[in-house]
Amino acid sequence: KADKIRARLAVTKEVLSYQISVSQEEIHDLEESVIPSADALCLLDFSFSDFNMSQTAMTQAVVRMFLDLNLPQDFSIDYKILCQWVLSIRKCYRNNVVYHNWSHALRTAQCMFVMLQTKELKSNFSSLEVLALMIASLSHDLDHRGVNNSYIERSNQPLAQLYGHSSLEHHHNDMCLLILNNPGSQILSSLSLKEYGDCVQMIEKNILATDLAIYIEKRTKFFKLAQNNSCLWKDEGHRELLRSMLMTASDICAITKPWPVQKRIAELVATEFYAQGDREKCEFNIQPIDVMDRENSSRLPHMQVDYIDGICSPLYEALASIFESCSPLKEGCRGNKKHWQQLVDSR
Ligand code: 5BB
Ligand code: ZN
Repeated sequence: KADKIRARLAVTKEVLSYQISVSQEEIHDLEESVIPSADALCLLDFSFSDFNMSQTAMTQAVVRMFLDLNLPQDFSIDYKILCQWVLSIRKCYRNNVVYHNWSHALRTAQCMFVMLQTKELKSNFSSLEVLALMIASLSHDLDHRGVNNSYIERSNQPLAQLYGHSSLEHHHNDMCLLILNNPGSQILSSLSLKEYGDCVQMIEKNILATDLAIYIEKRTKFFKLAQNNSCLWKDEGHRELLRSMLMTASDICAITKPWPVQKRIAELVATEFYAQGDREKCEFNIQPIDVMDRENSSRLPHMQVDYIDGICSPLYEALASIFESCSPLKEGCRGNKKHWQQLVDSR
């Protein structure tokens, strides 16, 4: 037990040194800025990409999504507090991480936003569920270090001793709570005690669901519900499962993007994977798994095809079978599989 407390403190200390506070000037600038429309920020389509967006526009995009989902009105969220919360989140993603950074968080939240804007989902989810899904999608990789759970668990980092499994996802959730409780960014302060408890609980489940291992565990049940057309909104278990699947669908949405975007993001993923592989060779003196070994970089197209077949396609197919409005995700994924397969065949 003492070990656990020591580990917790060490992690918290690490985080504090990283600083979650934002300058008054930055808050003021965002608060006073005119937020462009969702259309002007290109937030309404699944083909969204942040590659040509300024930092300012990316931050404004989050504020815009919250406004258009009516969240500040529904939950009496003070506008300045919302601005500070967004800036804190942005700050707690690490700039030196190539893929799991603030851009990835924004793309994840934007995909969730488009799904939640569609009639079928909008009319069935409660505004509290929408709030929890948006907070979770934007927060789900907070303070990511560019290495996966098996690296964390192998290392002797304090974070490794804290949780037995899903170490990173638990930490992302802890960071999310830390920011939600930080004076100045408490966007949930007007919720009733019951609403607050429910919201925080949903956020945690949503964030933990982004562990790929958890997705694999849970998806069988979801695929059965989709196949038998038996997903019921009145069943809380089904709703929770659906929220989890929407989290994964948003998290891995890069695979559904227009080919030039997908290609560029896959390169970022590969760069991050190889960097971990290098560290594993150097620090642990072990042979990294295939995907993290840069010796295998010529097999990247083949790995992407496997990734699409094994992880991505089944999810987007199932989602599209329940929600017609999600079929652009399925089509985008199919298109990218063709492109990767062409690269495999051309060798
Ligand atoms: C994924 C699970 N992993 C434990 C073993 C490898 N597989 S994979 O065969 O499906 C695979 C996925 C292999 C290579 C990949 O990328 C090579 C550049 C990917 C892949 N994963 N490709 C992508 O474009 C994306 Br996006 C992803 C998701 C990356 C984030 C996964 C984060 C999980 C952290 C625990
Ligand atoms: Zn993610």
